[in-house]
Amino acid sequence: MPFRERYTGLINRYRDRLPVHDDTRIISLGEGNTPLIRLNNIPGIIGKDVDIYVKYEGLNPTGSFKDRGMTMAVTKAVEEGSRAIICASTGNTSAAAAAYAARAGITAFVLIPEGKIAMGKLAQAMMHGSVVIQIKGNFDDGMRLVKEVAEEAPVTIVNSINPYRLQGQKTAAFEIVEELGRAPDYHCLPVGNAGNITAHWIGYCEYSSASGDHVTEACAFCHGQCRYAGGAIVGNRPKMVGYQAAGSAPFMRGAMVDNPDTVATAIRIGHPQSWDMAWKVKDESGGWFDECSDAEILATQKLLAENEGVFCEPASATSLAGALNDINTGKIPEGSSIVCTLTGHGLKDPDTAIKQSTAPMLTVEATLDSVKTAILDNMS
Ligand code: AN7
Repeated sequence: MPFRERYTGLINRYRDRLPVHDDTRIISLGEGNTPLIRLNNIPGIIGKDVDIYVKYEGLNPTGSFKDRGMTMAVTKAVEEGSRAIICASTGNTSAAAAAYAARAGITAFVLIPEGKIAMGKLAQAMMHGSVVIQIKGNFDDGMRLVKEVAEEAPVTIVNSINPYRLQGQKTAAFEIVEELGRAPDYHCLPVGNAGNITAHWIGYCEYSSASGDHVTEACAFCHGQCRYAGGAIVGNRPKMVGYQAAGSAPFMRGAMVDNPDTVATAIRIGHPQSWDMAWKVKDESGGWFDECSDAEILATQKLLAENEGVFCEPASATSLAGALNDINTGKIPEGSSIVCTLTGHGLKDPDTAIKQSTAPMLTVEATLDSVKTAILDNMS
């Protein structure tokens, strides 16, 4: 007898709230159930009395939140008889698609922008045996091509325009409410295609409602996948705050951006696929969008790594970078509880991390004396 029930992934955990049947073959790698880490040191550093938690989605099986959506999308693709999946990706979706396709025994085709995805993500797509198609264009070009080719070839799209993706991703909100006993006051996320911010809002709305029909307009986009909602809201819901990289911020410009650019390559997206839904999420929740510079993003990635021991990729640090800006100005008031989603692991992009690292790296002779000197010279 095991001491406690084995965790077998988020579909099994939340199957009464997800579009699966009793006999559905679940394609899972044990995703979900990620740590919600309270920041112990950063509030003191910025001198503000706030409760900040980071939801460390980088600890999913392929190192990003995409696994939550991919377990659901691939499970349904297989159930519906599909033999191949396809996606455009800035890297994390392709890593997840490749892994879950390998698990299911089907083919994954991934379109990535040549030269613009982080090394760890490329390694994953290649290692899991997906067919990697580099395009001489950006994510938005890839997304357009994926939609076109899926009209003509027997492949299932597993980008977040696949409604099952958001169904899987909404479970992150369930976990947060269960762990805190309530929703936070603010939930901050990096925004690229805006699928994840929409999925979280669906999750919070479902969790906070008593029963019945859809309670959020955004939820109407679940295409009838969602079993919850309706009627009275019984729990609290957070204000949803979406942060973009300044060079890639269509929600700030109020229009699509044709040549997005940012060091946070995961969110180098100028034509968000969940554009309408994300505006609804902002309005319904009373939240907002804002932007961060690349310098702020990298500084926050480092702040978090050095002061809390949590390593996330640049795009993920955007949620905390934006939150810290808004805490500093008082837009997020003291006394608030805040959850920032750290969407992907820092190991995804070792090149950017090493390039901006300022930690001393010493090379010394292999002798006791020189090692001892190096230690004594660097004691703080
Ligand atoms: C680390 O992999 O779009 O706003 O193709 O990898 O739901 O798009 C990645 C997106 C944030 C943005 N943080 O989420 C892809 C892709 C990380 C990401 C986002 C992504 P959405």
